[in-house]
Amino acid sequence: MKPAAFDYLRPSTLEEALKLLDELGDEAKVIAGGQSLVPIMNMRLATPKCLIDINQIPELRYIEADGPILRIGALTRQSELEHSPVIRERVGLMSEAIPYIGHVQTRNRGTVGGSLVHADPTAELPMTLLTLGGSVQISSLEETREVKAEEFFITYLTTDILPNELLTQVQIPWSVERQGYAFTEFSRRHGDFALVAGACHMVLDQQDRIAAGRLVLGGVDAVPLWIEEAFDLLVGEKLSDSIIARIQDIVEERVDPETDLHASADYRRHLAKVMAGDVLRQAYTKAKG
Ligand SMILES: Cc1cc2nc3c(=O)[nH]c(=O)nc-3n(C[C@@H](O)[C@H](O)[C@H](O)COP(=O)(O)OP(=O)(O)OC[C@H]3O[C@@H](n4cnc5c(N)ncnc54)[C@H](O)[C@@H]3O)c2cc1C
Repeated sequence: MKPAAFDYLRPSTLEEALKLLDELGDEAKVIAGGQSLVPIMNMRLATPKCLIDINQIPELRYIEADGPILRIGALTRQSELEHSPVIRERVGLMSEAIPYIGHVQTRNRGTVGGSLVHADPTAELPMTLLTLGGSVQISSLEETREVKAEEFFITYLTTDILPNELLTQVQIPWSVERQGYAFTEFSRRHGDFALVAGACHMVLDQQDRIAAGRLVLGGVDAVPLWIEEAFDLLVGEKLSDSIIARIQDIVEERVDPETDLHASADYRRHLAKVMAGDVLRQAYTKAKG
């Protein structure tokens, strides 16, 4: 299918892009990698009057590793993150998750900002950002604001971003000692969105007790689901089968998956429990070193 007719604008600075968004508001859509927007437009589920292409704004494409916060420009391609030694060394969860996104071709075009704003509840980058306690920077002509991942994802394909705003930067705290992480997902075919996915990041103290961390599940609710109660139980403890079993009971209660063509709600709930246990065990083993 073909999209409805649209005007096409290609600003070359951030300021120019923000001015266009301010003028055009609801009538315009930003296009980054086009890997989600173009299919949606082709199916005429979106019919923007104008596309604002941000691909000619080099100031939005970078990985900056200075200081305690890793900063990633919104236009950075997923494949650049996948192959970045800095990301592999310091934010291993992201390197582990990205190969699950679609295919090489989609990752070469797809951007970090596009994936976060598209906000599919099984998408790997939203899950990763939430698990790592990251945030996004959002700019309009008037202001720049920072939104934590747990506040950014509102519901299915909906985020806290207004039509006159652009997601400009992703921020991730890093550089902690004795950290472990794990990402896993189950999908029907390689490259498909996950039926269910699990992610965990944890930090240990010198006695192998858990000091902090997050457990997040995808595909079981309208947004990536942070199981906050898991680390309420884990902090100060060593990981054991009995704690994992208690967390799996919590997961069973908390998840609210849907039945669709691909899997039943019960099957998704079962996968969520298994994956929660798997990523906790793997992250703990990695953190112990
Ligand atoms: C065959 C195929 C398989 C896929 N499989 C997966 C998968 O397994 N997992 C997965 O997560 N994704 C998957 N995707 C989608 C994915 O590749 C994209 O990464 C992502 O969803 C969109 O990123 P993009 O840069 O292409 O954004 P676009 O498609 O250009 O934009 C997506 C949305 O974000 C908005 N937007 C983009 N950038 C900004 C910005 N900086 N500020 C404000 N708004 C912005 C757009 O207006 C649009 O609403 C798949 C895609 C294809 C075609």
